[in-house]
Amino acid sequence: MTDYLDIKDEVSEALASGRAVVALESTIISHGMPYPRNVETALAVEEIVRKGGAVPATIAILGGRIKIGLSREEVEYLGTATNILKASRRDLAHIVSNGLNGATTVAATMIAANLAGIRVFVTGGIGGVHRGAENSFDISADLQELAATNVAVICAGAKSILDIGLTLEYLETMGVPVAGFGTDDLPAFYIRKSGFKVDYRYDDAEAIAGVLHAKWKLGLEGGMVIANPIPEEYEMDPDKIDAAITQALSEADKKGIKGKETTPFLLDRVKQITGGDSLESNIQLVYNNARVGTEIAVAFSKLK
Ligand code: PSU
Ligand code: MN
Repeated sequence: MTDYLDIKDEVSEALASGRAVVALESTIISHGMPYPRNVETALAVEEIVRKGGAVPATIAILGGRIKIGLSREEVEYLGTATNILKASRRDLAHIVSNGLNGATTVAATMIAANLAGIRVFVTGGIGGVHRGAENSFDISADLQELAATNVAVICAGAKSILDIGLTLEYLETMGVPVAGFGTDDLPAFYIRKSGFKVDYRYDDAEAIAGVLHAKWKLGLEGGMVIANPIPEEYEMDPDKIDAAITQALSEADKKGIKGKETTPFLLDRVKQITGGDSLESNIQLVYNNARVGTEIAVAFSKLK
């Protein structure tokens, strides 16, 4: 396993001494935001994690090496290069064995974090069951990963490009708890409420750390979704987002977009249709997740 992994010194030192580490994904850098905001955001998120008292570990695959923790130059490269594949579970072995570059999805970042022994991971939004999945069978590998791999994922809920109700049903079947941080309502990324309830609400990081500790001590394999609503001042107009999503879905259908292209296509179209607002909201919700995720990682590191 270590044959394929490069753990940055500050990350391996933190792990060895039991200090809090927060994993961060790279799809958001390579495929989620335009340059230079992607690189600025990735570096600012690392700063937020440090200020909160943990060590950031941004994860990606470079030249076939799974990198746990990146240099500034590597973040810059991921944000500008065009030869970075979207890497989910099924892509990892191909990318590693062929010496390629990959930006890791939620699923792949969880796998890499787990290999390194990192238990807390901060991102923007997770994949899920797509609208129309009864015909397309399009269900993100993120959900299977949440069922199997012991990493907690702090996110701003799921975008309504997905069928949020079916996503929750799937997670329930797979035994993945969905927690709300200071909310009873599952957030929907750009907006604070999806209209669906979370399984459990917690109002502080210590409570969530305690649940994670109990879950894994009990041998209950798999992760947990911790959904943290976007700060009110950055919330978008639900009608505007809804209209953009409806338009993006119908374009994807007309163009016959399928498989791993679907999510990036929808995310990109929603971003274009809504203009700059959605980018600003996206950045702010990731910052907010980084603050909360760091608190959880610090609280969890104190429980042994
Ligand atoms: N949802 C978002 N933003 C994202 C993603 C999903 O709101 O950036 C990315 C994440 O990396 C996620 C991936 O793991 O898309 C899911 O892709 P798919 O649906 O192909 O599994
Ligand atoms: Mn899919």
